[in-house]
Amino acid sequence: MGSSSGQSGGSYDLSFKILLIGDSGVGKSCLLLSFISSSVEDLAPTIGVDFKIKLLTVGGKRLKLTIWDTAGQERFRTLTNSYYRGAQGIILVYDVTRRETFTNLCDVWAKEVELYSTNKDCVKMLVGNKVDRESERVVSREEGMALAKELGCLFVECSAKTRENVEQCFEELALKIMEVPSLLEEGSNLKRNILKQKTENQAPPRGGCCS
Ligand SMILES: Nc1nc2c(ncn2[C@@H]2O[C@H](COP(=O)(O)OP(=O)(O)OP(=O)(O)O)[C@@H](O)[C@H]2O)c(=O)[nH]1
Ligand SMILES: [Mg+2]
Repeated sequence: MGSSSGQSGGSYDLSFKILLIGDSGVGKSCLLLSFISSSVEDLAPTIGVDFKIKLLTVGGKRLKLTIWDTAGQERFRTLTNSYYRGAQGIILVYDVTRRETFTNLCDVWAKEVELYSTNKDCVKMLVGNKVDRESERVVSREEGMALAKELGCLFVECSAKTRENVEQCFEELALKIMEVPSLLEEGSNLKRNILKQKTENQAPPRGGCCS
């Protein structure tokens, strides 16, 4: 798909906020690291939140992705509201070798998205990670596809370890976000600056549903 990172000057056409969510240990931080730096290593559980920035070109547009990674463990999670605020894309990750991480996406994570997501058009992607451990797989590809359909998500199976489908996952999500006009408006620098000026200079427009 022709992606490249590290364009000079750090200039970009569109900027998107993308979130990673899912149970502890499913590989959210590894996925992020694998995408950002092509390196794969064992990581300690995430405490609080972290984010990384990646510049890439998708569909002829230069994109700046700010990818947020939060702790799957409840006791390490903070600031859930601001984590979700303004996200254009949400990646829901499970581990194909641990069924409870799959069922929790429905029971816990999808509900949290409903509750906190501020963009109703926000694009979601379901990701089954650790497909390199095929012999230990307990969640089939078909089950994954069915849940994605139910939740209205894109779907991909990948491995943060072998990097199989890792770039495709983020690129596909970005492409989909670019197809949603309301998300594009928020992602564009120009539009955001105009909006900012407007709200600074006058009372907020009437009839808006989002703050
Ligand atoms: N075999 C295999 N192991 C993986 C893969 N992705 C992650 N792991 C392993 O799973 C462990 C947990 O990965 P993390 O990325 O820390 O998981 P996390 O979802 O960020 O967990 P929290 O930060 O606690 O929410 C790591 O030690 C990795 O070694 C993968 O694709 N294949
Ligand atoms: Mg983590």
